[in-house]
Amino acid sequence: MQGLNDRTVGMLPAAVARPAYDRKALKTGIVHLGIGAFMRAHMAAATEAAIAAGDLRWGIVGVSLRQPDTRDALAPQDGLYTLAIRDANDQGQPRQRLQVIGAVTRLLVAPVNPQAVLDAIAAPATRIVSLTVTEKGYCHDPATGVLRLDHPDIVFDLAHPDAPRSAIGMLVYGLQLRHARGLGPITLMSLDNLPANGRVLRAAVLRFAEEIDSTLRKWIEGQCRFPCSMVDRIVPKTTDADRDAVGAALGCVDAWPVLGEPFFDWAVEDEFAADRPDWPLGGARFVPDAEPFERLKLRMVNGTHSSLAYLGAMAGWQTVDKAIAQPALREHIAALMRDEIEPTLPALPGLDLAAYRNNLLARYANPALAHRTQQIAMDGSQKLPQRLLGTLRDRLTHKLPIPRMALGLAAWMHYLRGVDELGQSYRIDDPHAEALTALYQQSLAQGVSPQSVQALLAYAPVFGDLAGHAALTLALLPLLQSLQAHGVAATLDAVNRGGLTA
Ligand code: CS2
Repeated sequence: MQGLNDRTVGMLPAAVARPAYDRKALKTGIVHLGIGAFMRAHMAAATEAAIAAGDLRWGIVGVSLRQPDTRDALAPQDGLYTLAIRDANDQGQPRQRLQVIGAVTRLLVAPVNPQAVLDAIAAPATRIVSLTVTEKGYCHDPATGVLRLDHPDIVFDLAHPDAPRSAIGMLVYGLQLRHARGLGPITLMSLDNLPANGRVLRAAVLRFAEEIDSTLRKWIEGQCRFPCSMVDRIVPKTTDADRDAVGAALGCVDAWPVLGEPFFDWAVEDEFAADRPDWPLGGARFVPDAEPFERLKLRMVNGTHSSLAYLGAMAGWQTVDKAIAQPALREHIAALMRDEIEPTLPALPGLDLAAYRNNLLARYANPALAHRTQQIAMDGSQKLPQRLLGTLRDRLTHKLPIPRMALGLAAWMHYLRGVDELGQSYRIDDPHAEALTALYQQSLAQGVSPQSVQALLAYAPVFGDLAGHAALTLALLPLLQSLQAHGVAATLDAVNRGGLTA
């Protein structure tokens, strides 16, 4: 079979959507750091809609900060790739709708050619630098959100202006070059699942800039913009089977298609230094303040996703749809949202929370995604603060019961043992894995007691001020005991019956 590229794209089956605009006329307006599957199924799809409507200024330079694999897959394809939108038909059979996206014009690999990335940020036509570098890519302390000047990548970047490794270093040296060239300010737009993601990014960039040049810091602070945003689309990792299925439907090889659910949401603050694409054409909304949307999404979607992932991974339920098909887990997740998360959310005009909850349960049940619970379980130390701990803190402050929120946290602690209920070992994929598994071994492996739970809660990078919290310890204790002694299914049954509360 031939490969997908500018020449073969015209020969695809008629049902496959493809760029109808002149790709050769596409200019570059966006540099994106972290060109993974999520960005290709989300921001790039919305940008494609704006381009397709005739605004050819928004081609995207896609940057990988670590591996060359995306460049190796997509550069021979002239940047083209397929987005497969998957769900089930009325009979419950999986189906997919294919669209070839043309918005990515160039691919760069930062470690191979850092100067090319700095030049792209400092190019006159660049107006937006966007990021999906995951939570850990901000090199911050997850509990406080503050940039860690002792983070190895930040230490390295402060000493190596020509070859930065971190997204923060890359941005600041790129902006320094832009400033030195006398070019205008730009917008730096985080698309990661962090609360106030724009403000976290701004604080990190300004802190790093202060270390190297206070004039630069002042220019960035006064001129550049950092809109916050809420992004939402479930995008599982592409497997070889997905590659084959997409290739068979295209009649040609796509080395790296991406998959996603039909659902798409993006609430982004309309706060741009220069211009921006008409993203609402692709389903985005410009909002004055993204905070209430972020809180809703991080607590409802990501909070329940992580709870479900740790419980599912331990029980041997490998994918989200298989996990949510377990009646006891479904009952728990629905009640977790209704009884414990929703009461902590700010009112959003026009939002029907019950409809949002039911729609989310339907998204989780999508049988065509095969989203692995182990994929969601990774990087728990970076995710728990904004997904679970904020809700827990709010409820604890008001002395409200937390049996279901605490079960998610207990499941994460239980997951640190590194072996599921079927006896399968797995690797804890987390930047804090070493410290956390050592803590687990020293404390919980010897049995659950108030002291052993408190030893884990004392891990400051994750829990911060929750260390030693008496009510939280009391809530976790019976849940952890039950997970260890009786397993996930029995614990869910007990919690659904209203038992296991302190
Ligand atoms: C997931 C998210 O992998 C994870 O941690 O919870 O990627 C989730 O699928 C998206 O945020 C949905 O918008």
